[in-house]
Amino acid sequence: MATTRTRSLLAAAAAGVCAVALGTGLGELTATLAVPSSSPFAVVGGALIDAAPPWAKDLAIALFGTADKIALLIGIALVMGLVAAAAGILETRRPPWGAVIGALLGGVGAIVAMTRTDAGTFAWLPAVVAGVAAAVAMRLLARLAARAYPPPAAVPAGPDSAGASPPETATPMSRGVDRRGFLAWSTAAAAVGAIGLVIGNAARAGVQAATTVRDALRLPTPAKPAPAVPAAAELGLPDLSPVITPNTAFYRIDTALVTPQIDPAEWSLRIHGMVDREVTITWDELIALPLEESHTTLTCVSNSIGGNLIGNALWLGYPIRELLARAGVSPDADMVLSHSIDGFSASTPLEALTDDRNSILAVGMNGEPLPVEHGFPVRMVVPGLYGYVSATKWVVELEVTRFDRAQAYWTTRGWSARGPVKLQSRIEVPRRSQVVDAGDAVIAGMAWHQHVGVGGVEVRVDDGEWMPATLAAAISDDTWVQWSIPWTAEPGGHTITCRATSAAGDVQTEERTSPAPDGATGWHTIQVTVA
Ligand SMILES: Nc1nc2c(c(=O)[nH]1)N[C@H]1C(S)=C(S)[C@@H](COP(=O)(O)O)O[C@H]1N2
Ligand SMILES: [Mo]
Repeated sequence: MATTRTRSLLAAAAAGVCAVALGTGLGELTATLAVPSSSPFAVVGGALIDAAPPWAKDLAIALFGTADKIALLIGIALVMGLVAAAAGILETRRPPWGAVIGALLGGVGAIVAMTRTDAGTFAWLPAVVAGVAAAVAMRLLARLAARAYPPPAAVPAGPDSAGASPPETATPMSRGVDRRGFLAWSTAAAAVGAIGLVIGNAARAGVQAATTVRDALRLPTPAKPAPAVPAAAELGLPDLSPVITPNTAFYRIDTALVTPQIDPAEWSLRIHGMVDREVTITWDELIALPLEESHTTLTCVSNSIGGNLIGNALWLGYPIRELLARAGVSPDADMVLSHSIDGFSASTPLEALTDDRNSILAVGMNGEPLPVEHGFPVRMVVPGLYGYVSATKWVVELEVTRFDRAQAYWTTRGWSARGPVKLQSRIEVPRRSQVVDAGDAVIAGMAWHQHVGVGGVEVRVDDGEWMPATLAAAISDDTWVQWSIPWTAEPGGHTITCRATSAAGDVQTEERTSPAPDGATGWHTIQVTVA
């Protein structure tokens, strides 16, 4: 009896999962064909990201790093799988409630899709297709499941048991036919769903218009090239981060599950708010301006001590200061709220955009147009501030305002309104838990305090004295800097700690704080074994 019951439950659950898989696949396919920005997975994921409290963002990044998006999608798929299994069981026991749940999933998806900032008129369509397909398939597959693997109460009574005769008497042979039928139909549903998902996603990658346009694009040569990188900026240690991060290795953090696809020909930036006159600039106008190159290190506020949400690139762009001057900023304004096309926003103190630092509307990254996931065609780069208050990718609007009048995306979620980068240093050589050969060794790493500069780094082994490390040449105060120090490694376990001093003379604080609300502090410490 137990096995009959278990099998019947499993079959019903499988019916539910296959039905929802079919719906999801058809929904994704519909999205690709008709409304690419409203893929059900992407809109639900996007809404979850927007709804997530600050600790959840931190946790996701701590657990999965820059793979947080994949983790989220897998999480959504798992939850949907569980709901689908439960709905399948419900449909065999209390029809049509399982199908109703399938339809509701689609309904919720449609509502979420319509409330996204970038929702088009037909944003609801993919989720509705998904819901209808899931509900219909749920009805049919659950019925087949119930016939092939009836729940114990419905199993026909034996010949000598009294009681009602079963309405449909199943012979062993017809039961076999039922089981093969159920297997065939549920497999078909799941397969169509999987094919829909795969084709949907592959085709969407193919229609990623921005990539095609980007590949064909040639950026103008800079009117003001960056000063040459000093040869002594690179210590030449193989295991140390290169001082300029290749685009493919550059960390990526954003709330965009589907990267916005912007055709530069259709891009424009509007400057408005507390200005004398609104200014709108198109792509052609922007790249016709005298563009400047500068090296700036970007850091994420969520970077934990020793973390790798940091990178340094050669950016090409136009000073935001000049564009703000065209618009004429009101003397009462103290903030610029930059908006991306997908609803993200960042609050940048006005002075960081109007003083003499290299705050730019960037179009180039390490000699190429911005990669799509790093903000193609245009993003902001502001030396000295964490990305969440300054580095808006896919930027389309600069709203001149005041901190007491407007809040940015992460500020409404508990993060600090202003985010100057904190003085930090990390050890990269040796690696944490590495086994080091006894004798002559090297300890090396990176230090940064953008727009202030790094004055020095000290290293301590176990409870020894702080020893000054050698700094490589800095590209500028806006970039990170390599450091190293020779070490005679004695056999045994050792704890290595580093701390930086800023160019202004401040010493990196030992006090450990978490990234929220305005960036982590504390010393980076690693344990190694010398053999
Ligand atoms: N449109 C948009 N821009 C954004 C974000 C975002 O979520 N959406 N995230 C910001 C954050 S938190 C950081 S740390 C930087 C990261 O830039 P990168 O992905 O190019 O490294 O982008 C910023 N710009
Ligand atoms: Mo960030």
